[in-house]
Amino acid sequence: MIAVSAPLHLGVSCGTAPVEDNMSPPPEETPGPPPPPPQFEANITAAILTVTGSGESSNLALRLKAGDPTILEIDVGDDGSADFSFDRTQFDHIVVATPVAGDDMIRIDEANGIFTDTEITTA
Ligand SMILES: [Ca+2]
Repeated sequence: MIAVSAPLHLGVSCGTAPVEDNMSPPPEETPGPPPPPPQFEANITAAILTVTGSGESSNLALRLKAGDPTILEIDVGDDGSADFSFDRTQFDHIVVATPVAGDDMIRIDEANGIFTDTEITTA
């Protein structure tokens, strides 16, 4: 009589196990360093918030900080993560100046509040 006692380890998967992705190309195949992200600068001078772009095509979103409408956030790339934030009491006018008017998109996101009292000029 042979007693087979095979301990089967049947782990029940939750169904959301992370899938390993090995699609990354080897380093030698990459043609060069990835392009740098669009460079934007923002600063306040004489109550004017000036946003200056590098000329790379990029989207820009202006919105109020969630939960704090006194803060204006500037999201380069419109990817949901703010790159700059400013106290709205420090300016009453926004100038968005990008050297190339090409495909740049400036989106006024009022999901967290309306800030139409702030004048916005694009150049
Ligand atoms: Ca961003």
